[in-house]
Amino acid sequence: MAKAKAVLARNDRGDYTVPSLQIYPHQWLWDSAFIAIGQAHYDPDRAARELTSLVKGQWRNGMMPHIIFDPAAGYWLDHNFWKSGLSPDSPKDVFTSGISQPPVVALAVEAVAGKLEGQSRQKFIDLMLPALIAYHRWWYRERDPRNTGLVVLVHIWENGLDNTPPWMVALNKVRLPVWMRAGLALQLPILLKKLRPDTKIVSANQRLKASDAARALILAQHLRQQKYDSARILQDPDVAIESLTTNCILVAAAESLEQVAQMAGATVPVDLAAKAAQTKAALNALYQDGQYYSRNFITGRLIKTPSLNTFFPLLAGVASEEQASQLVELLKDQKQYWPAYPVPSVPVISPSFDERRYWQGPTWINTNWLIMKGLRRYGYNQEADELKRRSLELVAKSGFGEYFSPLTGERYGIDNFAWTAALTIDLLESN
Ligand code: 9WN
Repeated sequence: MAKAKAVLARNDRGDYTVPSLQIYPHQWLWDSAFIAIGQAHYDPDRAARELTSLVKGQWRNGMMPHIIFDPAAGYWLDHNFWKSGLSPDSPKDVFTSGISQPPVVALAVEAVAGKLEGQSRQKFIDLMLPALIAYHRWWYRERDPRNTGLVVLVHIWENGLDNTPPWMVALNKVRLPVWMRAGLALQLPILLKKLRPDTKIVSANQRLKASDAARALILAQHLRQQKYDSARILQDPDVAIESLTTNCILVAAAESLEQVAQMAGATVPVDLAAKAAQTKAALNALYQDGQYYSRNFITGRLIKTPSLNTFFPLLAGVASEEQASQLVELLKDQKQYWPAYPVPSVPVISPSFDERRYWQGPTWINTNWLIMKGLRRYGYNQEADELKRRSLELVAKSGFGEYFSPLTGERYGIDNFAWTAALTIDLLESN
């Protein structure tokens, strides 16, 4: 507990916490949500600030951007790259990215509001509730163009689990300019340096491949050319995915929104409650033969590449009891999702499994936390307890890594990673 708090103190920037001082020195949306969930246990006021500071970056159309930049800090694609000012909806005095991230923030607002009392709780909800309503409405107004209830993501970074295999299938469709293809083939140092500043700190075999980083960059450039206008982007998108992760989190977030509204004696607007119910029902269409998948919005096909996304319908309460039991069986399969340190982002037997590479195999504490919540929702408390025990063991053994080998528990990525510390606190404090 003391070590976890020290990591958060080290990464604290006053009103927000950076995921890592070395490679992520800005405010990230879903990171701040996880961080506040940890902080709420020992300093609810600070946790509240972590979340209210997100409102400063919110766009006029309701979008909460995935990064709020500190213009003085570095990052390979910083505010000079994103140029959020190109959009009339961006805030004038703050630099942000032009895309969002999984909407975990309502879950955090619920957790933090529950720890605050009296006037501070009221003030916090008065600010956060309208911000969340505008944010959830943004998802539905701008990202559900066919009014199906399933929102569409247009960049791998919106998904949070950046290079998970289902997304790589879609990302491969992004065409690289000839000079970039040639540069990659020739391994031009100047290009690789631009694409891979992270590999000065973390070994390249633990990060995105250079060609994937190049595609992510070109895709972000396309979004910038369209001034981050979702309607324009979705007319002819390079990548458009009905993400299982985001839609499940959106359903869970809608439930949190109800709770938060209730705490303040308010109600969630009917249009939003109706959309959340529509999403919940629509998620059933993403189920086939015992598993759930994301769907490609362009082709209309399920992306049947296995990954831990399949467990998120538990979090959203979408699965029937029978479907849930099938998912739990799958989760407990030692050859797939239950090696020594579960839950790997990709099943161990999958050809794309790589125990070191980012979201293509490693175990992450935030996804474990979301899966535990889903297990408890369906009464699989023994499994959730076991996952909690092994997650804490992992951190005790290897520290507050960004991600870990599911096979050996070795720490990969950056050290002193904020959400690993914050969610460790939550696991230690809650049952
Ligand atoms: C791009 C900050 C973020 C997390 C994401 C994780 C990683 C960024 C990157 O780091 O993404 O947003 O540079 O790869 O994939 O989930 O929010 O910790």
